[in-house]
Amino acid sequence: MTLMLGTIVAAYGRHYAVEDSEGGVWQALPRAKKSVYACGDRVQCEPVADGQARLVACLPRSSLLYRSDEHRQKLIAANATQVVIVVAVEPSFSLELISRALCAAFAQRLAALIVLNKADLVERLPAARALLAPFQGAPVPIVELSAQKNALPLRPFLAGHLSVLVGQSGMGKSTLINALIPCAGARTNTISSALDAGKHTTTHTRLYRLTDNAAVIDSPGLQTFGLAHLSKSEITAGFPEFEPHLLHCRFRNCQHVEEPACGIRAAVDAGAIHPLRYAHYRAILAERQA
Ligand SMILES: Nc1nc2c(ncn2[C@@H]2O[C@H](COP(=O)(O)OP(=O)(O)OP(=O)(O)O)[C@@H](O)[C@H]2O)c(=O)[nH]1
Ligand SMILES: [Mg+2]
Ligand SMILES: [Zn+2]
Repeated sequence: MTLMLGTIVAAYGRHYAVEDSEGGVWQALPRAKKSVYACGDRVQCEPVADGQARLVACLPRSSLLYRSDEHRQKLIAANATQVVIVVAVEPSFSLELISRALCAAFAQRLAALIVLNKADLVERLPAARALLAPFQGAPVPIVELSAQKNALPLRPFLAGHLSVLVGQSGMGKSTLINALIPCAGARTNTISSALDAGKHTTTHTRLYRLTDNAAVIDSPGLQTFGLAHLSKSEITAGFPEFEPHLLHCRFRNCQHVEEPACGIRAAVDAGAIHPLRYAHYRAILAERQA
């Protein structure tokens, strides 16, 4: 049996596209019913027919970005080195979802940045920019751009990274992919502004290669980002701006909820930590304890 090595470049639920070392693309199914792979996984597979292969094994991952709910884990991408959280001037977006994506990224020790897209909608840009104020205290770059007019401000952040774009539907992730990689042909769609909500256009996760040793993964829009799998310290790692205040907590195992002499709550009261970020922390922690 000849095995080949490849990379999963697209994940369509139960089946996958695998790119081999010569750039050939194979349709691949897992061998065992239960095995789960993610876009970005390095895999061993066995050719079974022309252009078709069976996934045999998954090589060790350097990272795994995923979300979870009480029933199961939902894999987003494997081996990514950076998470790009895409929000837009419109439709409206969830700030808590940004905090959640940051937690998932930092728990896997990934770099992270926020893109504020659709900066060409200049009238509503200041309001959207103001909404992101809670993240100015978190050491996360915020890159403003218009995927439709000029995606270049993002390029320097992508070099050398396997980045994964995450965010709600309609924020312009696929438009950004198309702007970065003109021949990508990722499907995009008009949003229903009457509902102020995006339609889900991207239905599967796909990896696109860029020059300068970079690649970008486009993922379907998400509405929720469950983090029930994170430990308490992983949750705290999602809030890097808490770090300098932790040593003022009286108790080493302080959860920063009801304990007396808590450095984090003191910092919130003093205006050094944004109250919304603290609220997101509480929400994520509560989900873990539920
Ligand atoms: N004005 C403006 N519209 C944009 C920009 N980028 C994307 N759009 C529009 O926003 C809508 C949604 O874009 P998509 O790229 O499909 O959004 P998405 O984030 O990939 O959505 P899902 O695949 O559903 O998660 C489309 O109508 C785009 O044309 C931009 O920079 N400016
Ligand atoms: Mg899309
Ligand atoms: Zn505390």
